[in-house]
Amino acid sequence: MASGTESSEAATAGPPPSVEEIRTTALAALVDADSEVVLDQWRVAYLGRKSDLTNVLRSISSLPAEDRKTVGASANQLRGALEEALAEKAQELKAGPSEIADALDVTLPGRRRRSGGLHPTTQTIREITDAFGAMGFQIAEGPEIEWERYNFDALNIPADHPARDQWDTFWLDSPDGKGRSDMLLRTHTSPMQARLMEQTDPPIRVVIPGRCFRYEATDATHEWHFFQVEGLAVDRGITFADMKGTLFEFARRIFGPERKVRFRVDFFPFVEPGAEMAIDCFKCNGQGCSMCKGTGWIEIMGAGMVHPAVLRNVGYDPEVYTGFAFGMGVERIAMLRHGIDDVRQFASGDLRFLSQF
Ligand code: YSA
Repeated sequence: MASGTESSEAATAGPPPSVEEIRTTALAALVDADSEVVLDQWRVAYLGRKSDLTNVLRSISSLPAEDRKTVGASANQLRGALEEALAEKAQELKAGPSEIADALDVTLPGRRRRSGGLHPTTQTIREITDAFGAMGFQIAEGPEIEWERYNFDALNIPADHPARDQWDTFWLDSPDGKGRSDMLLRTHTSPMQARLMEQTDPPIRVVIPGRCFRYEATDATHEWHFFQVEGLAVDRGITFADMKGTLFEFARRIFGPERKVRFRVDFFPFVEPGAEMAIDCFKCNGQGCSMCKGTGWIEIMGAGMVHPAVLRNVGYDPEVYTGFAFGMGVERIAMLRHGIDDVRQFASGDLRFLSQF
């Protein structure tokens, strides 16, 4: 800033500054004014009797006639603008520090940035697919909106089959809006078995993670949408023993090297024979506890040898090719591994739950 008082102002040598130069210098100096004293010094320097602006105004009468009007107008405009800026700055200083300045307390300790993480469902899907990947399985994905044909018919579940009731779902409206179409939100990942077999010749070894939907009441173990991982292996000469060996190895990788595996007969229209696979409870080592409901066993998936009718539906000769398939609920596996007691937590969006993983 020029000088502290009017008396200390010194005339500077050289040509006097233009009105625009005065404007630039004055407004730049005003930005730094942080007290009433400094503000008064600014007023004296840029609006006072000996200021450059006052000198310009005084010199107007001695200017050539053609310059008087323009110089006079711009100098007077600048005086008004500087007075206004001065008043604003005075107001600002009087009001005290701004909200922004207030909010910035450099003495406060820093705020920790919360880093994101993978959803527990995603983590579990990756662990499951990694375990099968290590055994030579590929990963595929399929559509969540599915044709009735793939979700049911190709899997040996015709329209009148009672098994359809078990997988009742959300149907899409027909295009005329008067009924249901032949498309639905898939109830399981098994339709991808048929899709893949139609597109590929054996050998097939694939796992298929994906979201499924069911029109059912929710409770601690049932959601209306959840994830499954489907598995399929088809080739010449595949046997039930291959299935048992593969799923046994999977259970050891996911639940620990000590795990025992139990297969019991179960029914799914798309396998023959069908099985339910359970592992011995990793919490009580098969002794019986709250986790395994006293049985010593925890059911983890449905499985079986691909039904000859399904192979025929996709154009494979069941006399040449055999295969096994399986399907497991991802959230249920995550619940077992982490001791989670309510499946509805997964889609709750509750950070208190999610940040534990
Ligand atoms: C069976 C045999 C095969 O060769 C291939 C796949 C299958 C599985 C079959 N497609 C199926 O969906 N069986 S299932 O109805 O018993 O569901 C499989 C798993 O999905 C269940 O064991 C459970 O873990 C999970 N699940 C089913 N309904 C659920 C659910 N998870 C959360 N909420 C629901 N409502």
